[in-house]
Amino acid sequence: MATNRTFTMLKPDAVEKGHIGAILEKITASGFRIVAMKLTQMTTADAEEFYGIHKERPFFGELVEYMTRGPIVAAILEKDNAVEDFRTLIGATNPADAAEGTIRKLYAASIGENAVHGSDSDDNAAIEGAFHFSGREMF
Ligand code: DAT
Ligand code: MG
Repeated sequence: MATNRTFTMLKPDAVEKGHIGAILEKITASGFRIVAMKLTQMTTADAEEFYGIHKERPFFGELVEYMTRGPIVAAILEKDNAVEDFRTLIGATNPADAAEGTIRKLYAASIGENAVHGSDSDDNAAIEGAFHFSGREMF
């Protein structure tokens, strides 16, 4: 059953470049309600766990370095069909393949530093949201 929630992170490159406001504007203008949000920084252990599914991939070390090098904005978002609609809004993993107007097309530098995360399933949205937020932080 679709839960109508997804989880996102504005990644360190987006925060470093001052794109928090522009990206959040695009997200809320696209009909997503912010359920939870904070500026936080992942430890190496956090990033290794969060991206555990990719641990055998050749880019895993770089991914962990990148995701821990500075603060991120973590958020839970709510909308009908949230997971799929948010993946559409952010665009393809590689910004070179992302559709015009998507967040990755607008703000991502490369496949490795691609500005924003979006959960890929309802189950992962729940797991990833709970990884970053307690029940008291969800509204
Ligand atoms: P997505 O973030 O679109 O769900 P993913 O889950 O396949 O993509 O990969 C997680 C992150 O890992 C991705 O946002 C950036 C990094 N990554 C994926 N493929 C990569 C590659 N071929 N080279 C470098 N980094 C990559
Ligand atoms: Mg993914």
